[in-house]
Amino acid sequence: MNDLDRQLTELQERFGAAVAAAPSAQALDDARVAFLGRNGEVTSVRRSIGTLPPEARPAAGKRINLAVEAMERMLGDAQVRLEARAFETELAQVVDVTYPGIEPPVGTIHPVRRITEQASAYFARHGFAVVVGPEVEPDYYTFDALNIPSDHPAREGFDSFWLTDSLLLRPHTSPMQIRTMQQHRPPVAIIAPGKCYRRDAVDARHLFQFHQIEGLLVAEGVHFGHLKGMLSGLCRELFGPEQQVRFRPSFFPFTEPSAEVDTTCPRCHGHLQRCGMCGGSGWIELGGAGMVHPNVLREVEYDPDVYSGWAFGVGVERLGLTRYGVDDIRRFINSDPDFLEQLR
Ligand code: FA5
Repeated sequence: MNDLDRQLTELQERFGAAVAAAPSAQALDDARVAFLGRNGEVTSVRRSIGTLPPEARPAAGKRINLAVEAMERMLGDAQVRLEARAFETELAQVVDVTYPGIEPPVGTIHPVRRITEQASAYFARHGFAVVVGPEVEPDYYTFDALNIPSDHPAREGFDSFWLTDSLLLRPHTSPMQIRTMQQHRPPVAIIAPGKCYRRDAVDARHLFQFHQIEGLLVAEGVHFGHLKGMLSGLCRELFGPEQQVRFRPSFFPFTEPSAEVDTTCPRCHGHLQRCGMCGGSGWIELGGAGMVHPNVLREVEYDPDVYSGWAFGVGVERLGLTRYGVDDIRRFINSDPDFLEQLR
């Protein structure tokens, strides 16, 4: 090691100690001026190059430059360290970082959506496609094509929100039967979940806007047993094997024979004579179903002598009453976070 090396190494060590100990930006700058400034120690070493023989000067210059680079790196690191320390000190004055955090509220999937997804997954497993359709429908799809002509009393059962003389907010998802069959030749197997609207008085079982899931299977040799099997399976999937479900003869103009699917009352379980949910019958209705009426098949140019089919329409909120043991359908639309949290 020659003299210059020794001198620079010693200078670097002293500079390193000075910047490491510098308590402030000002102290750091003082060290910079003392060592690297115009009249600093490194500058006077650089000036001494003039006393060396000419052939030794380039190597000496290079050695000094290396030392300066190393010292500038030390200076930069010390600056970053000082700034971080200053930030932490400032932060500690305004925020107590050791204080336990506040857990932000996290949303959850709405039960209506959850049931729709669960039911869709069940039918998808059995080869059904999921389709969606418009909520504003012409009366043709809502009624006429479903074997309910304009003078048919069944129209009154669907107390609807009419937008014009022929357009309405759909009161059921059954128009999707017609739309699907007009677009596809049999076999067809679909479910169509979505919103429905009716001018129904709101109570423990009724809303003016609710959700249905429509189901439709048309092929050769389809019979009522398939329908019972699929709907019973859906109830088992959603409610578990213990929940009682019954099929009761009913009437819909677009199915023959027709049935309604009931389950035991989620409020009184059949034990109250004056139950506000089931009226004392012990059962609530989940949906309607039946074999697709030959007139409906003819309307979409399916030959009823070759093809048969079944259809159903179940209320999603009604499924939710039993699925979650809820005793009033209005709870699903009250946006009560505590209620939704319980069903998480
Ligand atoms: C229908 O809507 C038929 N389209 C069902 C159908 C489809 C039958 C295919 C045959 C073949 P209904 O009006 O009964 O039927 O309604 C079916 C279900 O929708 C009811 O059982 C109930 O679960 C639900 N629902 C009906 N009105 C309301 C309402 N106001 N609030 C909540 N759910 C309702």
